[in-house]
Amino acid sequence: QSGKSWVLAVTAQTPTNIAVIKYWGKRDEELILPINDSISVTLDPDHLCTTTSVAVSPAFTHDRMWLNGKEVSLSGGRYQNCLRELRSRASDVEDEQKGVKITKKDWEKLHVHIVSYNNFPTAAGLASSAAGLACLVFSLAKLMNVKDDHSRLSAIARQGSGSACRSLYGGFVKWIMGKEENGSDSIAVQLADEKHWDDLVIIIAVVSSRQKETSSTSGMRETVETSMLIEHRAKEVVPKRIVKMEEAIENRDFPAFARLTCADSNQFHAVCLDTSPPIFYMNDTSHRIISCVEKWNRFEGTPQVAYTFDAGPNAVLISHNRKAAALLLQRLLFYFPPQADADLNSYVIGDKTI
Ligand code: 2P0
Repeated sequence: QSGKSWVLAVTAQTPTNIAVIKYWGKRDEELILPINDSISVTLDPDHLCTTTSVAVSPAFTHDRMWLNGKEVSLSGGRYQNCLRELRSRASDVEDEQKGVKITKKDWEKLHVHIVSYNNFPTAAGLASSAAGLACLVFSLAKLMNVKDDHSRLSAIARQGSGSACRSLYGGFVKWIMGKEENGSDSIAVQLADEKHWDDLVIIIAVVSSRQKETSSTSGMRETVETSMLIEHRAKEVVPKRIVKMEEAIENRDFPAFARLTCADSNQFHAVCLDTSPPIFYMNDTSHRIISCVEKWNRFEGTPQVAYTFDAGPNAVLISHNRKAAALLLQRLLFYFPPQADADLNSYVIGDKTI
């Protein structure tokens, strides 16, 4: 192969995930080890997802990455940790058609190019880093013939961005916080696959696609340093909720699932408010959506829809079934008339200038 130019490439697609029991707070910033377990649902791959192509060639002189068409630096510790971990696990790769043979040792010298696109707003609280880092780790692992299973790969994705470890699986996923200092047991496991509870319908109401003011990384650091509520949440509340949420998912018990999801979202935003200076991720439109859903659920006597908000004002609304989803859309359209840029996946509501 010397003197010959060749390129080997792999493309992968990874959906984002939405936490129903939230991760907020680290016990180790370098290894990205959380202070509590979390549970998420991975979205359908047709909607909010990242598509990443990775390529290797002897013509590449250094590792490079483009995100949504713009070159970004790979010098950050998180990218470097993922690349180092993957290179150390790479195996021999052979492509007979191209006459290419890469040995395990070659991977230490070869460079990669990474091209990644999100089909949704980056860093607007729609978990873009989760899909992005999961896809980067998965596609590089395929390219480098890394033989580790999804859980082992999740521990690598975790070092890119905590929530990314949960996007390695579909369906319902638990990120186990683990006990080890080196993070070896801080991994994601699948609780139930995507077929287990497939009548749930998720609607994302994009309240604002602006980038958030406080990044999750700095926000959770400030919460851990200053909030008096966070310890109570991590040690007392979440462990019990995790057990109950696992039961609700196993039994497809929507009322229990909805109550836990809403309560956990509200507590996450409460610890953000309890941070000094306080962090406001939701806005007036988010609060109006909560009131609307709460009133409807109370009127029906049993929850029809669950809401959850991440580090941004956008609402993730999980409906019991298609009928509840249709009624929810009707209500959203009535209370929040859509703007011109609504599309099939995202329903734009509220004033984008808020
Ligand atoms: C979650 N979030 O469980 C929670 C709920 C936001 C609110 O995980 O520092 O981007 O890269 O580990 O994963 C967002 O945090 O933060 C997040 P890092 P990440 O989905």
